[in-house]
Amino acid sequence: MFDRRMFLAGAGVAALGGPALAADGGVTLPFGNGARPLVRMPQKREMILLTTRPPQLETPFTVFNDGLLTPNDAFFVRYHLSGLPTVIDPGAFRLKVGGHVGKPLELSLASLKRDFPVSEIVAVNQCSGNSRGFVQPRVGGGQLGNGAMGNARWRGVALKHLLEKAGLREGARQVTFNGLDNPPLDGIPDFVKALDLDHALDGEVMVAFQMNGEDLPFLNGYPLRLIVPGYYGTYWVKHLDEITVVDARYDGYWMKTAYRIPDNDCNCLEPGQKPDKTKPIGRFNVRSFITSHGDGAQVKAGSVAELRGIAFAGGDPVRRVMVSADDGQTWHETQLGEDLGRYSFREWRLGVTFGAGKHAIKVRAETAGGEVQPVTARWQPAGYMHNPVETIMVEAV
Ligand SMILES: Nc1nc2c(c(=O)[nH]1)N[C@H]1C(S)=C(S)[C@@H](COP(=O)(O)O)O[C@H]1N2
Ligand SMILES: [Mo]
Repeated sequence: MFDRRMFLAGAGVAALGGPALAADGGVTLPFGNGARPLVRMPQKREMILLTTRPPQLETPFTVFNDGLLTPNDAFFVRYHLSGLPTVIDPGAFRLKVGGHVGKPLELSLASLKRDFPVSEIVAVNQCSGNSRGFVQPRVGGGQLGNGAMGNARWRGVALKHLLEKAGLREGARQVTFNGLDNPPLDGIPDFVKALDLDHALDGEVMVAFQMNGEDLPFLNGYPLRLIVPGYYGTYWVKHLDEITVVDARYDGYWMKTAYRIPDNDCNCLEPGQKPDKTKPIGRFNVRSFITSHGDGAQVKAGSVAELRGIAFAGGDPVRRVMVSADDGQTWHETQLGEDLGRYSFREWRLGVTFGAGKHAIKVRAETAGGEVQPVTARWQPAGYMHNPVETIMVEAV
């Protein structure tokens, strides 16, 4: 932790709340091997590049201080397979709903928008591996900073309506979701995810065609993607064109082998251990961040600094966000901002007057159900669900 602070302390840009800007125009995330180029891909502003093939982009962290909704052109991008669709004709596109149903459907985009009730929900999409680069001891996988998350207003049709129209047959048990992207080589499993039937029918899981009032950007799943409020991004299948009802538990690679967490109370292990029992990853745990100030920021001694940030959880509403300006000795309740629903980012604010010198600021969110962020990060081999209390250093001068 201390190393990480020192690393940024010298970088002026860190004071703006982002990672250090490298001399070549890239950024350096505050962990070992954190140097990343900034790139522009179609429909995106400058984003932090993790990989080009498949495209994986992180949102520059300062974006989260601009507003509660993450702009489409700054929304993170994650793919597993490099076989992306190169042409999608919105007129010819069909969404298939089939499998263990009475009447399989093949829906055009026009029919989806016209023939079913349309609804909206504000929800955070977060990758399971968000913040993996901070995990100690380090683990394999995409070494992400805190930018593999975003909050958007999604517009679409509740999955329930599509399943009801297709008519479930007796014995239906799960629903699987497949998109237009494909493995680049034989032997690599296609990206297919599954939800239990009752979850699929909950009225919240949505097939979305819009994000923040516009068509989905290509890299976020044009023309349709699944929205699974409160659940990790892995279920939010992009370029969704096949919904299949199955009468057994779906056992494809991306459910049975990947995206699994230790099946215990903390979903965690002693570092270096392997779990003896796992289950598919599910809902987000609770998180909060300071967005107004970055690590190493300077504030004015003796006058009020307006601290501000975001908090969110997996459906259990954020009840309060506490901030400590003295390295965790005393905590103050912050003022929460507009409530956009229990799946959205929630803003928090607190005015703090600092005496001259360096101060460790910590932020900790708590849900209505009593879940709080751990002070020390929990560990698991895949580096998922990282959510400790965040700390930044500011210097009052
Ligand atoms: N078709 C498809 N959908 C996908 C994926 C993928 O590889 N292919 N990755 C999933 C994962 S792991 C995440 S975190 C989210 C990321 O959504 P985004 O790229 O819109 O930010 O997409 C999900 N949907
Ligand atoms: Mo992910």
